[in-house]
Amino acid sequence: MITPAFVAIGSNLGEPPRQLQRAVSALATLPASALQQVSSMYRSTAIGPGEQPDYLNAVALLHTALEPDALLLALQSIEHAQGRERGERWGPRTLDLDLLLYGQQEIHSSHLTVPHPRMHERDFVLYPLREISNTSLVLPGGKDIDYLLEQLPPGELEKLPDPLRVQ
Ligand code: A4P
Ligand code: MG
Repeated sequence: MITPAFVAIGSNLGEPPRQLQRAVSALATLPASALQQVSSMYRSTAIGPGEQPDYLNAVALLHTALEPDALLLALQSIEHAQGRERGERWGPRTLDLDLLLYGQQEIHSSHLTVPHPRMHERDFVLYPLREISNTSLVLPGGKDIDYLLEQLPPGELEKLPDPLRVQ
């Protein structure tokens, strides 16, 4: 079965535009999957401890036959290939790939929570997700993305003009 899966891409170390482009190229070569769409890049202030560089974020849509656990492992191996080191929680990173949505499934296992538990409150997730989804994207639980965007407090998210290349 082919399932639409939305993946959040984030970086605030090691030339973030290059990290995002490399991640998109890697997502395009995942087994049993086809990369459908990629959003623009968005710049935002880091949420996390200490002084950190700004983040660049984007969201990609895959159609995949991988099960959620296999997809998570594949995402983690892309993070690893791009020099991701796991230090403190929400510390700076070359690449973070989060599984936002896997069809309409709700998953609560020891190592995977879908929908991603903090996506509803993050402008750097919701705006790029909105950019590549149709108007009626309804999340498991029944809230639609436009409603969630309306609930966001004003922020300083900046959409960048340079596109990410899908090929
Ligand atoms: N995990 C559980 N559910 C998922 C999921 N849906 N997708 C587990 C991916 N992983 C999931 O992740 C820790 C563990 O979460 C994994 O082992 C996996 O089994 P991690 O990537 O090692 O650590 P993390 O990313 O530091 O932790 P966490 O809590 O997932 O962080 P967040 O919520 O992803 O936040 N500020 C800006 N402006 N932009 C950002 O993108 N990102 C973060 C990370 C913080 N501040 C940010 C941004
Ligand atoms: Mg993560």
